[in-house]
Amino acid sequence: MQRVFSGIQPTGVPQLGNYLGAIRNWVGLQKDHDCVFCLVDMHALTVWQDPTALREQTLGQAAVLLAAGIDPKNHILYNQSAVSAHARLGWLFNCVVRLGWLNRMTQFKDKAGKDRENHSAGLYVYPSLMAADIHSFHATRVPVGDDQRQHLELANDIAQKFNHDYGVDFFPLIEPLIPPNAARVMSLRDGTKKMSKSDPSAQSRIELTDTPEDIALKIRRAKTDPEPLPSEEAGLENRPEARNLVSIYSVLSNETIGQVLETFGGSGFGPFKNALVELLVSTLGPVATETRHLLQDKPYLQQVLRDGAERASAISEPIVVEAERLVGFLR
Ligand code: AQP
Repeated sequence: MQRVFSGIQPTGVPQLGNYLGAIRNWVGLQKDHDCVFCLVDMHALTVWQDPTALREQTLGQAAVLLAAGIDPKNHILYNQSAVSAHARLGWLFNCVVRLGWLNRMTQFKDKAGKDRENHSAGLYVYPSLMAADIHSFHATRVPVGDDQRQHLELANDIAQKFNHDYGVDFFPLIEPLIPPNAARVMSLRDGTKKMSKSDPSAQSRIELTDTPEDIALKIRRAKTDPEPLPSEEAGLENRPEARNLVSIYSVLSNETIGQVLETFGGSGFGPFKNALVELLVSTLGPVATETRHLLQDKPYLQQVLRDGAERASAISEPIVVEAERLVGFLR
């Protein structure tokens, strides 16, 4: 059975983009893969986090993932900092990755913006830690949203260079699993920016714990333009907000964009937004209810993560010990 690895940063409550781009696929992959899912708190730290909030968000995210259908008995769910393999292989990979490769990473440019000098070195080497996350488990399939495509290409480049530098065939190639639709859900306030859990505006995203009232309000307020919806997909060109809402509807309803526009094209956004709210509430409502229920039992959530970390260490430890031996570390 192929091994899947994927992670999510405990930087807030998971949002609709995390769900459609990643979490929903994670749940499906559990059927026929051996899955390792990680709350990547070390990645979260690349941008300052309030320590109390980070702990709370880590537990909160575990609750959301379990509520969404992650099975912690047959698969593994844990938080990254509890397994030392990540930091150790991350360092080896920092010594393999080239500065020129990191300079090309668009996520760093997006997150650092013009104020590059004032960002942490951790944010800069984030992609080599991400490569270490995956390769510590010899995982071969990685389900992510489209924004992570470039990082996965780099993870393969790093592994190949390691193999080449040490004359081994130790790290396997990884295959990104990027959903064909909704691979990039955009902000509800700006259709050219991706939806993010740490966007300062809570109105820009649907969170997986939102109540039906929150969802209705956010969708009603979602930015659109004054034109009616087009009847054909070509009419969505240069209308990023309209395209985003229609594509969210299309993914949730399992209809093509053409089919959605056949139903709603020609009219204003009102009836379409009402139907979108209904779809979102019926998909996310059960996840929110179960999350609230799980959050009442924090010792259970902590136990799930501890147990996951133990099993994650059992897999990753021999792989990282071998990588350390290959580079010449004395034991
Ligand atoms: N808008 C999105 N559309 C589709 N997929 C998305 N993902 C994130 N945003 C979208 C996917 O969710 C997984 C987990 O993401 P992450 O938490 O590790 O980091 P991120 O991509 O930086 O997500 P956020 O929400 O934007 O977090 P912050 O605000 O903390 O930076 C990944 O597979 C990602 O592709």
